[in-house]
Amino acid sequence: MLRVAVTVGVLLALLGGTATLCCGEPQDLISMLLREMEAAIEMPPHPAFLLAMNLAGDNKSDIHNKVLQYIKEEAVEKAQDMASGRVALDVLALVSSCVDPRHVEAKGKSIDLVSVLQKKTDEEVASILTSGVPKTTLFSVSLDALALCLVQAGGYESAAVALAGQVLDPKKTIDVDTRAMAVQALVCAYGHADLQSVQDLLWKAVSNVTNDLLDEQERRGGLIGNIYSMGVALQALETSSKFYAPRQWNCAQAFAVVHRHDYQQPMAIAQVLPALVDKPYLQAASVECPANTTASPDQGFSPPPSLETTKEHEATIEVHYRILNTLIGNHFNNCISVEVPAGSVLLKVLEAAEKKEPDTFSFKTEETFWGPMVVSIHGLAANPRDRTYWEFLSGKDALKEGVGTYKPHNMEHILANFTTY
Ligand code: B12
Repeated sequence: MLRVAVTVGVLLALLGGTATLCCGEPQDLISMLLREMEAAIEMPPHPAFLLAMNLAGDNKSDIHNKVLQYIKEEAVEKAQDMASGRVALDVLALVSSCVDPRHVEAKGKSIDLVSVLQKKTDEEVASILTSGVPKTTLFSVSLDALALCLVQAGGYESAAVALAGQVLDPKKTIDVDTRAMAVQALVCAYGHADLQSVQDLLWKAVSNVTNDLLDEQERRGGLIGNIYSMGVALQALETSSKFYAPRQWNCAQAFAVVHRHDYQQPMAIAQVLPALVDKPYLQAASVECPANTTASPDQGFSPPPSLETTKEHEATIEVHYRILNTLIGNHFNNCISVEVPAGSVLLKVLEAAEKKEPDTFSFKTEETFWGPMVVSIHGLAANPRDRTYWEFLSGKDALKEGVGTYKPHNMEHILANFTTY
């Protein structure tokens, strides 16, 4: 995945660093971020890009139209095979593009994406009720409930109730991103709930999560989760002020954290942009639909010239890499030390280890919109049905980035641990 070369920090510097925080982002900054994200979009695109474009105000450029067309074509051909959250993102992206997700037409075919999503959401809820975990992830179920709620299709309320039950369950440890995404779904469902008992449950869940988010922000000088959680966390807090009232949100402090960071991945920008323009996903169905959709000059798919330095460094670093499986089958625990050029991403370490000891350190990746995801090491593959994955840690801390982005330092200890989510 192409990296976005010009970052929020750089853009702010270009603009003199005088951005007003929270209330009214400078339009130039938003436009530049939008253009950077759009320039980095590769085909096939992710619906999160289309959604971000629409919320940030680009609904008629050539790139917008191309992405929209692609998303429609993909939907009519592959929706049945997609994970529920991906269908939900398609629905949100299409609604925000003024396309009716109940009648998506492309390539001479048509599909009712809402029905597909309802069926998939029902399966997620059934899985939560029977086994305590969703078929995919609670992040996806949050997107499902939000999308169904926004198009007012049945099924969102049971999903929202199940979600509320999960976020209020003291035995569950749910990551910040997921809890924040759940907030938007629950806020939407709350707005349409008739039963007092359902309203009370949703209120309690949103109130708990948002107060936790605010507590964390206060404790950590503005940071909620990690820097990549900020997009969804800010969106959550923008949509839920009445649930944490009379408490006030120091949004300037949280926005300052975002502004200070150099986001390098288009997906990260796609999650942050809606928050920066105060148009969270919850507003996907409220964008203004233009009467004509004439395209403006093409902003192009061509990759931007990368400012990122790919220069070979003279200096090398040594990284200690361990792979550990104590979960299933034949357990293993293998270490290796490799040298890679300073400034290399972790992927280079994995490649060097594989080159040195191919029988032990072989691995496979799959390209995703966040970059390469490690799906198998030493012949042991992650499996969504068993909810297993390869987690990467530095010492005891889980990495906040994937192997295509994270740059280890000299003598760092990296652990790949086969575990469950
Ligand atoms: C659910 C989730 C996971 C699940 C995915 C399981 C599944 N089958 O769905 C699991 C637990 C496997 C996972 C793993 C990791 N994740 Co994760 N994940 C998420 C989360 C909460 C939601 C993603 C989602 O469902 N999106 C909705 C669906 C519909 O969209 P999608 O495009 O189909 O989603 C796919 C990708 O997101 C992909 N994916 C998920 N996480 C990651 C991470 C990386 C690095 C890559 C390349 C792909 C990837 O898996 C999803 C399903 O196929 C996001 C939060 C967020 N803000 O987006 C973090 C998030 C994407 N993950 C993140 C990270 C850091 C990781 C790990 C590197 C953590 C670690 N220390 O090991 C590992 C990946 C390691 C590896 N093997 O390469 C970061 C990425 C930041 C970045 N700049 O790269 C995020 C943003 C969370 C955060 N705030 O830190 N993740």
